[in-house]
Amino acid sequence: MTRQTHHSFCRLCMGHCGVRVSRDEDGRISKVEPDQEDPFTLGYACFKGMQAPEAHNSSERILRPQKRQPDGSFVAIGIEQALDEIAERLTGIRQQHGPGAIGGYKGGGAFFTSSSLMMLNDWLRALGSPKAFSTVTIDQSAKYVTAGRLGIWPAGRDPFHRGEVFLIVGGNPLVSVSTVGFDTRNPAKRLKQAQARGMKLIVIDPRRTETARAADIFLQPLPGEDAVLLAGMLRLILERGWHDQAFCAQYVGDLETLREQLQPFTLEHVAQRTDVPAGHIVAATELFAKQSRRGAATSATGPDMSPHSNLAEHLVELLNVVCGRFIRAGEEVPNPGALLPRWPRKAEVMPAARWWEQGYQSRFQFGLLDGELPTGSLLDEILEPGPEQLRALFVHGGNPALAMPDLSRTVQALTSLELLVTIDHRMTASAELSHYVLPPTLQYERPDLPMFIYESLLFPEPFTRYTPALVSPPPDSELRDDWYYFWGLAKRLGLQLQYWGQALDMTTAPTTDELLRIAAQHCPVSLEDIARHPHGLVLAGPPVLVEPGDPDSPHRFTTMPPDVAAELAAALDGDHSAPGYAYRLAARRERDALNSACRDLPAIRRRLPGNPAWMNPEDMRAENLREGDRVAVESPWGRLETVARVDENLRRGVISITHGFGGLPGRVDPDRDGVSVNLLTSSVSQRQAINAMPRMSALPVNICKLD
Ligand SMILES: Nc1nc2c(c(=O)[nH]1)N[C@H]1C(S)=C(S)[C@@H](COP(=O)(O)OP(=O)(O)OC[C@H]3O[C@@H](n4cnc5c(=O)[nH]c(N)nc54)[C@H](O)[C@@H]3O)O[C@H]1N2
Ligand SMILES: Nc1nc2c(c(=O)[nH]1)N[C@H]1C(S)=C(S)[C@@H](COP(=O)(O)OP(=O)(O)OC[C@H]3O[C@@H](n4cnc5c(=O)[nH]c(N)nc54)[C@H](O)[C@@H]3O)O[C@H]1N2
Ligand code: SF4
Ligand SMILES: [Mo]
Repeated sequence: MTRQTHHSFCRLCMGHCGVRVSRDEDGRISKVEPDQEDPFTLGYACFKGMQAPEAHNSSERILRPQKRQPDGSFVAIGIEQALDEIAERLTGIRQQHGPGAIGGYKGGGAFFTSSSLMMLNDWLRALGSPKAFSTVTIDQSAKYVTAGRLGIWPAGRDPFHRGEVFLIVGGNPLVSVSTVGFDTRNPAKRLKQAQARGMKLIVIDPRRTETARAADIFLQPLPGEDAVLLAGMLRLILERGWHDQAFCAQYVGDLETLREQLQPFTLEHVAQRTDVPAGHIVAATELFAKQSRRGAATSATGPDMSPHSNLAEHLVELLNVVCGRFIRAGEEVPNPGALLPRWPRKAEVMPAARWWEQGYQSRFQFGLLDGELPTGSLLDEILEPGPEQLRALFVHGGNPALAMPDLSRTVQALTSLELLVTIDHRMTASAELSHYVLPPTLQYERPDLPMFIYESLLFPEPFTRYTPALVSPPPDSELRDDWYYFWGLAKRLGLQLQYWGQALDMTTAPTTDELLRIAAQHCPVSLEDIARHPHGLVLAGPPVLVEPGDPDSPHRFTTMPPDVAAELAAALDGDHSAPGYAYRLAARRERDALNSACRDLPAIRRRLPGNPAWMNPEDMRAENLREGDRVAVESPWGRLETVARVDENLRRGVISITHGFGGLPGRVDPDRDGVSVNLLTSSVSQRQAINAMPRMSALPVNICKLD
């Protein structure tokens, strides 16, 4: 049998790992391996990425559009028929209720296809509906809120590869291959290289994670106390004079207000609240602020899923602000843009713009965050009667049934829709509730570019690459690249679709390469030139340096606007939802699953049979629990059942369960699918202002053994 091998890159997660893809003589995918010669990810790739042949060839893969029948079963129909029927139902809803009755939810699976990643947003815009939702607002949109309340340094933070220190609050990049500012191109190797040149790593996490084990200083606080901890660190910095005084004098407008508001966060109080010894807090703060002159603080989902998430994120960035950890005039911008247009970076502050206070406001008083409404308000949009009530929802590459807080209210909302359409290759919990399921091609069946909207987070240099489609879809399948479904519907609804600002021909469908060319419209080299470098290319040209700022600029960072000050005061006050609960439940991710995806592949099932409640061994003894005992976990908002397992890396007082498992109530087999942790979360209480971010970590819980 002839076997051909081609270079490509994995598009399951942010890693974009370089791989070699083999196909058999029928053109089907037979093997994916890490590309040892990849200059970018240096031979790294994870186990779930290597299961792509199983995913592509799976007997459970959806190969033709599915239409749900009155009895709940599905029948296969043709693509054009499915689009005709959906368009007809959309036309009715639009005529009767207006375009605002139609919305969309973009999930993680829609982000890693550059021909389609903005299609749902662009389609809704053409339709005239503001009802775009995505996972961004049930993830780290606190970063957007922070930029809007504090202001922005356009050149960005001190980069990882030049810093003397790197501080991570609640992120585990060695497993998640994510975390803003970390070099995730083979994260373990890049960290080793950085530490070999002297960079120090500080990690703050209730669990001694894979990343924490490599840290120079590791703080292990109770979950949910990051805001208190960071306020204490900031107070210490200002009190001891470890801040960058020249930077603060020039760029901070309200340092004295900040100093005042931080006063109650004494070391004693912070040590008691976080359960971290005061000496450790001082050591971490000193390493970051005093012993290191450059290097940034960052955060990931840990603090951003917890209560006070917008505040915690604000305080993380304040560490960078008071210590002046930004790229300065004359220094190089690591990635000034490869596919994205370049713009001049000046050494000055762009003032707090509070974008969400301008423009469209939803009937639930939420404004737009980067053009989207907060997903934490999606269930209200569907369930609350009134003008613009959502009646039709498109789910693009997501599984909201398991990703959203409050499983039962989510299911209630999704089942109440007049029309639910999901684009996915798997019969997910959300797909099962859909009227139509439209199957996309999978990654190695389509040409692609790296996820361009976040390219500067992916690559610390102006790097990009192209992969052609390498393998053919399964025989007898009827599938399209994701974008086609939006184009096909726009055409039927008489809409002019623009992709990334460019009008598409609405009579003849574009090709995927034509859409990629639009994604690459600002790149100084053509798509064909990019494609000539199978390992990708770093764009040639002189380094882009930060330009001097305007010395007369009146703009300053706003460190303590009234709403942030009020949130800080509330954080000092403690958690009133917790009395009577002995533990806090922390979010965490598994290496072998990607939220709800991958865990249904046979090879992954063998490695990851379910999602237990992980506990510290001493807590297990105290609860009279043994490895594998069945337990019930209860929060103020719900209850679930699973098994208890030992994790000696977890601190006492914390239970950790991974999300994305389980399925629809009454239809799920817990031994096969595990359990949804969103049985314990609330979609009503505990939401943050501005982004409606739910509380998905640091949940107060109790645990008890089941007979
Ligand atoms: N293998 C794998 N990779 C993934 C994913 C996956 O499911 N699997 N998901 C992808 C997605 S969607 C995202 S958003 C990224 C997320 O990337 P990360 O944020 O790095 O994800 P986690 O590995 O869950 O790390 C979060 C850490 O926060 C800690 N934590 C929990 N609560 C708190 C708290 O209150 N305070 C502090 N300080 N820490 C806390 C947890 O113990 C955990 O170690 O990962 C992406 N990559
Ligand atoms: N309790 C709790 N809840 C959480 C979290 C938590 O930590 N705790 N984390 C939150 C976070 S950070 C996130 S990002 C969300 C995740 O929320 P979602 O993104 O909604 O969930 P996923 O399970 O990642 O769903 C991605 C889907 O995309 C599909 N897919 C993969 N590739 C493609 C493709 O090429 N095209 C199409 N059309 N589909 C594709 C996959 O099969 C999968 O079903 O969950 C959130 N929910
Ligand atoms: S870390 Fe794994 S899933 Fe993510 S891009 Fe790399 S191989 Fe793919
Ligand atoms: Mo996420």
